[in-house]
Amino acid sequence: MWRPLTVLLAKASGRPLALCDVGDFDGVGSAAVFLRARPDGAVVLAAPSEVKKRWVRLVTWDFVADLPCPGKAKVRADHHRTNSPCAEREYYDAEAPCAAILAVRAMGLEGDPIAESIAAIAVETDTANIRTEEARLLDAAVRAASYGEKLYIANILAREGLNALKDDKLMGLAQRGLKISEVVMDVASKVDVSEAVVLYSPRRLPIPYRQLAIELERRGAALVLILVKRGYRTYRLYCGARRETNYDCTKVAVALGGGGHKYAAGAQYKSPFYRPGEGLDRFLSVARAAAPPGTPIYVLRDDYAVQKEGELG
Ligand SMILES: [Mn+2]
Repeated sequence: MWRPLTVLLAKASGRPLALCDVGDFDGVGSAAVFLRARPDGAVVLAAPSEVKKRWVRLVTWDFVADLPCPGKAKVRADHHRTNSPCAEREYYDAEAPCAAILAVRAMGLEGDPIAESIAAIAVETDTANIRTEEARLLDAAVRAASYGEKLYIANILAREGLNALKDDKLMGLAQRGLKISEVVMDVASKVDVSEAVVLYSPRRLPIPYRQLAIELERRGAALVLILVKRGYRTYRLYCGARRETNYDCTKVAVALGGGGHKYAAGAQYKSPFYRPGEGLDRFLSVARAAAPPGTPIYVLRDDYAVQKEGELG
């Protein structure tokens, strides 16, 4: 579905309109909480980098969750330190473990067992501290889902809460997601984890790099820096830092034009057209400032082989 059309149709029929993060369960769960409160509502999912787009800025959004300000917002639920508050009514708390918990308050759904069960899952997934089977399955399902499938998940969660896990389509997505996790585990197991891990992926592979960063942290890295070359001169940074350490991913991401949290942040940037390799050099100089000297640099190959290719000086 072409997203501006969703907006036009919702506006034409007077339905309330939400804009939520497309990237993970927190965004999709926040959308589900919105739909729980407003079953007549329409949801648009977008990435933080898309919020600056003109068609997004032109709209007055009734509800925004887990995203920076799109311009005009009536109610917003968010917990990102780098996003400044902007809506008429803000449910903004940089200390909150996830946006969905703030969405429950914003929608006046405290005490609603379905809304609260969705938020409880988002607490687990957004803090990379998954303990329940339900959170494991829903996290996997969202990771494997296409745009339309994410809307499907938001809708079925809004209606049925965790009972949605009895749905065949949702379970199929969860199984697909778990399969992807196996590949991530395999790659992580090939890295000899030290205090900090720097990994360069010269080609964008169909794996969730953010999840790879989380897995490397789980295996003992205090700081994980992953750079993915996504095209001729486009680069994407993923940064993960363990909470109890002094590493700050916000600094790393901001240095490359991005943003996020202290413990999870990212950036996407381009090299000059005639010097496409400069993106890697920029990354390495930022990595040198953030990680201890001698940190090994790994390269992830197309066949998921991992090779050590030098160290940070
Ligand atoms: Mn979040």
